[in-house]
Amino acid sequence: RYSTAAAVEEPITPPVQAIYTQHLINGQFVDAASGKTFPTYDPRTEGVIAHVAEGDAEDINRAVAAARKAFDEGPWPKMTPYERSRILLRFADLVEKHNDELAALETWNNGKPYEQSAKSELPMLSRLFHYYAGWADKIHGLTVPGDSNHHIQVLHEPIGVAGQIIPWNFPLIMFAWKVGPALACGNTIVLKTAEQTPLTALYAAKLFHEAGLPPGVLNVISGYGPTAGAALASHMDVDKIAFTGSTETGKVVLELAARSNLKPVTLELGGKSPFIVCEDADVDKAVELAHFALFFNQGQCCCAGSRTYVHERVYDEFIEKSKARAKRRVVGDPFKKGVEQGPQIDSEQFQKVLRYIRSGIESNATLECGGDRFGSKGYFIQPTVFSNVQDDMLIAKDEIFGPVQSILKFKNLDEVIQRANTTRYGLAAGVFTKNIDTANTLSRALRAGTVWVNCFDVFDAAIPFGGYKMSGIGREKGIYSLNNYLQVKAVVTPLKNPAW
Ligand code: TXE
Repeated sequence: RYSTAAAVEEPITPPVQAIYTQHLINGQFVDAASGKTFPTYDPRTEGVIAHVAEGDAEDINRAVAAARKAFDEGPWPKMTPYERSRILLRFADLVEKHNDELAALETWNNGKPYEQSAKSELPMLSRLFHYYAGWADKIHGLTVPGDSNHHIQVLHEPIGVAGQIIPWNFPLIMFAWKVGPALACGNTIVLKTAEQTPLTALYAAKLFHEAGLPPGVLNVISGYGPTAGAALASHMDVDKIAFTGSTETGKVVLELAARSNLKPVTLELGGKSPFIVCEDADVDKAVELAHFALFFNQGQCCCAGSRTYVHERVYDEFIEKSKARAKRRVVGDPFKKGVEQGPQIDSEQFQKVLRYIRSGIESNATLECGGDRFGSKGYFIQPTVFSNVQDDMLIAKDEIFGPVQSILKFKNLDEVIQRANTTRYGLAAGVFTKNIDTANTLSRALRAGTVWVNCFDVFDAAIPFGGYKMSGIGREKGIYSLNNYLQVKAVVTPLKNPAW
């Protein structure tokens, strides 16, 4: 079934151009201070899309200075919350207007199916900004009673200049999760995109300026982690850093923040989420959901259901059907209608996934289907299913971040709870059962930031998202994200006439 020719013989020409390739600093597109650029690729063809300004410490300095000035001198933090809300809403409207260009650019640079970009992720982007626009004028402090005769106010103020470092698997959604709450609270931002996917954040930030965002409030720098990213995390004039990426790099960011100015850090890191199929499950539905939980976005999701635990009573049927489903998965040009799976993001991730597949084979897991690249060009990988996976195998412990499903067998609930929790991660979990008691037991026992019961990857703007254990620190989205971007100030004043 798998072709040996190029996976995409004649790539569909994306209906968009990569126009914005410079840094966006203080409302202007500018070259890197060094004049350097780096190529950004089309993962379908391995060809270059464009050359993009390559940021380093000097560009970060310039961007932080612009953000600092915009914060200290305003007008952004001093605008009325309603004015800020209006700008967020205007941006959300512009996203809707430019839906198809943004979606095409996202797919071109990332490789995800165009239908997913255009019909799911772009609407989610504008929805998220509507949500945070709604918060902008509802953020307020408290007055509290004290033991003595004082008037005590608790003010909620913006934290200042926020540094934000995002990954490549959902470039625009990650932009939204970071930028939405930070702007709603009145902060200014320096955002560093992932080196693999610099294009859509620049386009979106341009739209933000069209929506009326003052210069310097949102600055976007393209560049690599150890140079631009590290300069941002260790900058003395950055008041907060938010990061999404690998656990390994998350530790580096935390250390850089600690060694510089102790800026508070939020981290959204890797995962190895269990997806538990109970004995009462409707097997066909469970197979489809487990397939989606793992293979969605080429398997490049931090919360991917990458340990599929199946009760022994339904295990054999589940394996056969999962294998058949994976074989039916449509791989190809992500711009083509009906394609479910595009290429992995880059050569590094592609090689990493293939190494894990080899490790699965060598550790004697049963390779049910897939197991190799798809085609001979582009970073495509065959949808791969392993059964007979044991907890101590590398493919059951490490984040593979690719289209590789690992299926494990279990006998009873106590056992599966203990096994599901035996991981250094704790980002998400899936539970598939018709029994309400089983659902309640599992959702309370699993040590994970999200438990999806009979569903998976539901990402409403209002639902908090984040990890236990080494999956991160803090929560994004919902009301919880606001606290990441606020300072709390107590103001205490004596009361002249305590009797009143
Ligand atoms: O991640 P990195 P990579 C996982 C996934 C993947 C692995 C490696 O398992 O296979 O991480 O991917 C910036 N200081 N996830 O190498 O390095 C970098 O430029 C400051 C899970 O892409 O964490 C990019 O902007 N910043 C994840 C961002 O960190 C640094 C999504 C992420 O890159 C830096 C992506 C440094 N020293 C990968 N080094 C998720 N949680 O969704 C790199 N960066």
